Amino acid sequence: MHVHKYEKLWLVAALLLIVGFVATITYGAVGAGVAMVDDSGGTIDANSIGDDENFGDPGVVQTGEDEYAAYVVAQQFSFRPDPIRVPAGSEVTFYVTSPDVIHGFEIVGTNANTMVVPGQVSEITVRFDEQSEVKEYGILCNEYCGSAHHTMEGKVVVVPQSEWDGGDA
Ligand SMILES: [Cu+2]
Repeated sequence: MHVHKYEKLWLVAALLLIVGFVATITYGAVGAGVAMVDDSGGTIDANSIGDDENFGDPGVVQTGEDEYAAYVVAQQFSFRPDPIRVPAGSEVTFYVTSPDVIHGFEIVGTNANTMVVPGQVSEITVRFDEQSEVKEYGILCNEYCGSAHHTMEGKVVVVPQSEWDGGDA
């Protein structure tokens, strides 16, 4: 069977495109520094978040040397607590859940960006470098969650170790 030269060329081009697509998706899933959020954070009853020991009074707690857990509630149309105060030079694992609808939780300027689903706890860890000044990061909701979605924002305030007072604003 004779295959025309240009036909071969386009066959090769199409195959290369497919390889390129697969490579892109593979990199997005397992590439350097890219972590997919899964259900490892666990589940929770969305209707009784107020009774939960961690989410009833959300905030930041120390869990180890330079390790902290930040419990955050994303709700229509705010994040609690706000601001979230964390110490610099730390590794903070954010546990985020929602009592109402799906929200987003992106800490602008970091690698943290996750969906927040009612009934599930999203878990994401961020490293905040040592620094001597107060630094602020905005938090955005990236999922349309209702009429005031565009006003839903929060703040992470990173304070020097010596100024951290337990995470309560
Ligand atoms: Cu929202």
